[in-house]
Amino acid sequence: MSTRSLLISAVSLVLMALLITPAHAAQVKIAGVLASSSYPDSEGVSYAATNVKDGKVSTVWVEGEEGSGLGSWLEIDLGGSHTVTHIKLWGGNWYSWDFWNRHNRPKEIEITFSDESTQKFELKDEKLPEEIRFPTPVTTSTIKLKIKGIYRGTTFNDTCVSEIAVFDDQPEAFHTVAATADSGHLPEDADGTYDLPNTWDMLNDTMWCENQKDGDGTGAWVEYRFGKNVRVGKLLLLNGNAYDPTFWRKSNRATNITLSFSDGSTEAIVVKDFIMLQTLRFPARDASSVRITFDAVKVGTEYNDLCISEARFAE
Ligand SMILES: [Ca+2]
Ligand SMILES: [Ca+2]
Repeated sequence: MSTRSLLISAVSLVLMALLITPAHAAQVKIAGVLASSSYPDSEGVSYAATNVKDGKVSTVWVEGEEGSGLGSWLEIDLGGSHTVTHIKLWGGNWYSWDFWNRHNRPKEIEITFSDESTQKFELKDEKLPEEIRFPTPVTTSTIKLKIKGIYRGTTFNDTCVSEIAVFDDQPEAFHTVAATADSGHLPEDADGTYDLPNTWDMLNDTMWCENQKDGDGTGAWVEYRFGKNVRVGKLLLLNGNAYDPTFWRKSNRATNITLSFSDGSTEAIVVKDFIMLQTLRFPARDASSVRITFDAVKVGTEYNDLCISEARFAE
């Protein structure tokens, strides 16, 4: 291993230890979304309310009112009663950083639950997903977010929300990651970051991509550290750059991986070359970390970078 990749690994590890806060809550599947209005589709692009629940930050709801969108609302249907601890909001237009700057972002929101109780929150004006944690868990079947204040975009006077995730008080279905290391990843660009937290955010269009100077990703590795021994028996993997089928074909995908566990054991696994989440099972064992080494890849048609969009370990 080169000094450079060692250094990058060390830096990633330190940053991860600082950034990650443990979350012991499971994501609730959103059954439906209504909006006060939506910007009409144009040139094949949808701005519908359902874009906030499609698992992509690059697809966006844009309100369709005259003016800045004050008073606009989204109502999330949880498909039944859940005891909700927090929501995560990707406010603004996350299609690109340029678009994020140019459109309005929510600043003040009022949340109404199915019992008609309300809570108000002020959001930061940062291109980061914002965690809105309720002072005490709320049992509700709907969550209505009304926009009461905005941060004004530089070009378009329309307010956007790109994605919403809702979390309840049930334990997470996969192991929480406490720290990571990798053989290196692409630097942040106008589309976002390429580091490992992108592989457990439940978003198909955020990913880790290796940064070998000339290589195709063969020999690259990523490591997940759980901070304690956990039972691992499966890996949920979304192979490649799952932004959309075109980018998926253009980028490299894994075909063979080796899992190396903290107890010294290993498993060689064949990975399917498709754009859906796949469940890779192996004999369960206790481990405090798992390293995935990419042994072979299928080379894409344009970008010679191996990407992984999701990788979550579970029992
Ligand atoms: Ca979306
Ligand atoms: Ca992702």
